[in-house]
Amino acid sequence: MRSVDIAVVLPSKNEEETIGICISKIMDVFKELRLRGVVIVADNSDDETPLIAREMGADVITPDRLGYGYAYRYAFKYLKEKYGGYPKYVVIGDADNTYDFSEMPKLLKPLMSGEADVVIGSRLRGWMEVGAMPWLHRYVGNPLLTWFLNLFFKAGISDAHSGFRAITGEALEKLELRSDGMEFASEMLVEAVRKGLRVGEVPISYYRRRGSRSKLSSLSDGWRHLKFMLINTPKHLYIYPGISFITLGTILITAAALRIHLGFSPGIHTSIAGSLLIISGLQLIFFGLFTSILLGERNMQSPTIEKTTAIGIIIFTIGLLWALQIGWEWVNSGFKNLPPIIYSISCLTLIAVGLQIFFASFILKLIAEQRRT
Ligand SMILES: Nc1nc2c(ncn2[C@@H]2O[C@H](COP(=O)(O)OP(=O)(O)OP(=O)(O)O)[C@@H](O)[C@H]2O)c(=O)[nH]1
Ligand SMILES: [Mg+2]
Repeated sequence: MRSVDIAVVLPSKNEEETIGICISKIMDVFKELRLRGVVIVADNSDDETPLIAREMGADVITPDRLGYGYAYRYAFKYLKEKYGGYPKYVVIGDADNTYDFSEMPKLLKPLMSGEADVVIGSRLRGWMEVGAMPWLHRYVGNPLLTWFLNLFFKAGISDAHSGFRAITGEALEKLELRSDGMEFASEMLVEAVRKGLRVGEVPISYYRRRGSRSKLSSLSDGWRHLKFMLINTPKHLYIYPGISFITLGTILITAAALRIHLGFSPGIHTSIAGSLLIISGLQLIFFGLFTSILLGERNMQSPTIEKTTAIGIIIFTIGLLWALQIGWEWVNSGFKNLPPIIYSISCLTLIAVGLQIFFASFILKLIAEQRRT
């Protein structure tokens, strides 16, 4: 088995006009840095791309499914199996010659000096040829999605979608990558942050596509990135909105019940809105807890779950007793005196909240146990 120091992985789908130049630039860098390297082309083309790549000495493999992320995952698996583990360095980049592989030494430097575990080539801090990135991606999509990534995951980078990256084999080993599509680019960064890796960034150049057409679809791929990030940040997607809903709902329902003036006189409608906010806010908090246990971010111990079950029973019982009292008063008055409807809304809210907490505790327990085993 030939051992290598570095592997460069290129996913390709109909890139016959540019694959050759990419491979030749990569081979030149191998020579320049005196590294034993291999180029792996994960190809799903129906043009001459695989033939050209093979002729130029690349290792060409054919992923059994389409997808940018899948191509990388397939290639990583192949790399590991073929060489009995990852090489010291792995570089990834597009096969469309939009990134300049002669700049690989810049990306490898922080890895070689031990300053970083993952290095992203930043186009936004570097140089871009006119027309290389559409206006919508350059000024809206990319900065916005990068901002979300930094806000949700504290990634601290300027160009989350750059596909030109270098990573140490040791770091790559730690990443649990599951995406098939373009959101793979976000997943790699989220995982790197989660695993406590040091993410560095260097400015790079970015050129206009000259060969085949782009495989990127602005809206659907943008949405895939955002969806991936939201699913993976239960705090921002569920917990924070849930806490805000419950706080606002409690203020509204209490003000309505106690007739506290809020700049307006809260009445029945305010208490209905409050009830809605509390019930849905609590639901969001439970979604957040389920997700964070599933993601391995949080672990629920049995005593905590026993406590939540008890809290659920207590809240439910208070609501039920209150409902019985309201019913009793009504019966006693010869079915005439019904207490103010605001009380019934508060009582309904307590019953719903109690039931939600009680039953959700069982699911919490189940998920926590499954996660532990
Ligand atoms: N094997 C494989 N490669 C793919 C697939 N989809 C895209 N690619 C390759 O992945 C790389 C990135 O795709 P691009 O179309 O360049 O996407 P992009 O870089 O975000 O968009 P541009 O800025 O227009 O280049 C290119 O080398 C593609 O040929 C696929 O389904 N399978
Ligand atoms: Mg590209």
